[in-house]
Amino acid sequence: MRVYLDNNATTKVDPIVFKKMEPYFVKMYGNPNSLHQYGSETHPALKEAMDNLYAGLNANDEDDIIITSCATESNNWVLKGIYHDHIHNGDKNHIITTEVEHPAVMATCKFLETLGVEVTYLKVNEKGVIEASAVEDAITDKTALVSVMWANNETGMLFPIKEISEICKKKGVLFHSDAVQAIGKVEVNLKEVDVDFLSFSAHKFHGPKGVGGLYIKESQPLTSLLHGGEHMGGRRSGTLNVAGIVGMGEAMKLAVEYLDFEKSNVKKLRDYLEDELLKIEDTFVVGTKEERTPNTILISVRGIEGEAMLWDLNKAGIAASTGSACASEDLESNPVMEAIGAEADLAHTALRLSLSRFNTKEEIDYTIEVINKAVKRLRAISSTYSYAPSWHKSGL
Ligand code: 7TS
Repeated sequence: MRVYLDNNATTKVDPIVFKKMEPYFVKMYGNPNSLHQYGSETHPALKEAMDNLYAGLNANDEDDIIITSCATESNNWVLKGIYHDHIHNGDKNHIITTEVEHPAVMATCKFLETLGVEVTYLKVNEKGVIEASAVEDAITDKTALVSVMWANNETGMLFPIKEISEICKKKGVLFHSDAVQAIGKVEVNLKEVDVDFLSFSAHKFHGPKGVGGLYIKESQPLTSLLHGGEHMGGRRSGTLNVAGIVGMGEAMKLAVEYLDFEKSNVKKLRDYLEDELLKIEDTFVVGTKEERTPNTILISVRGIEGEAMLWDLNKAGIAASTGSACASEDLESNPVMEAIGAEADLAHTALRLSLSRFNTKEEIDYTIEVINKAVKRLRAISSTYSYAPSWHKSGL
């Protein structure tokens, strides 16, 4: 059996999405900006896709949704754009973010630090989230931007985005949220939550890779990252990725339609998997079920290197991860586990299991069986593991 439980890294393209995209590769392949029919025949599908994106986020007509190549680009654009527009000229010099952002935010902030920007990386609590009040305390009259993720990719933990957005509005500071792991898993309603910028990536919600978006509230100015042929109203140049946009629009429509399914069925399967795994001695899951996206578990299995566990799972046909695929090529410890204050040996034991609407109970039962066997095998050969009964009750 092959079981895919790495949906926070990427997802299967929904066959409905794929079907919708297909004609725009070999039949209707025109450049939408061309004046002939090959160009114009792409317009209805592009419009439908954009309408789906606006509806999916509940954005206003005055807002901009700009298509990018991925969320990494969207995050880079916001941070570097803010640097150019508000910091470079000496007006402001400060950005606030968290210590558990994806590298697309983190590495960009580190880069901006080399240019003289002051960055505050807010510390997370033992559940891996920040309190909204920490943002308020960190804001100064030099703060240009607050950037806080909607949901964490490793733990699934949801951040208090509504409260943070209210604080930013009150203080007159721009607010960006990386919503890559939230879309399709929890409601992202921009009429209820007032953000200035929001990043997303189609391949995280059963759309294609290589296409993402940046929501920009009410045409807020933001210097372009890509100058060129003035596509997208001059905000982001480059010939439109027609098939990608069509796919992302359809994926967004389905993401909204499946939201209830995600909250009930996917969550039920995830909770079942979690409950069964927690029956194994010396295991610990970061964050409570209700405070997380419905599909994610970050579990620590004491005494077992995450990579060793992945190896056993992979041999049995199960795909999981020790954390973000963007950072897991070497035997590093999980950065979120470190941030929540886990001892060094525990931070190496993280296993991330992320489900999707395509997983079945049969697959989850098989996974439980394989993990139980792997734990027995790996603990038996571990030189460091000895059972510490108090550990999993007292947490980390
Ligand atoms: N932001 C978050 C919160 C993410 O989880 C990811 C990808 C990105 C940005 C970047 O998205 P991209 O489409 O530009 O690559 N996260 C992961 C992950 O957790 N494992 O692999 C990729």
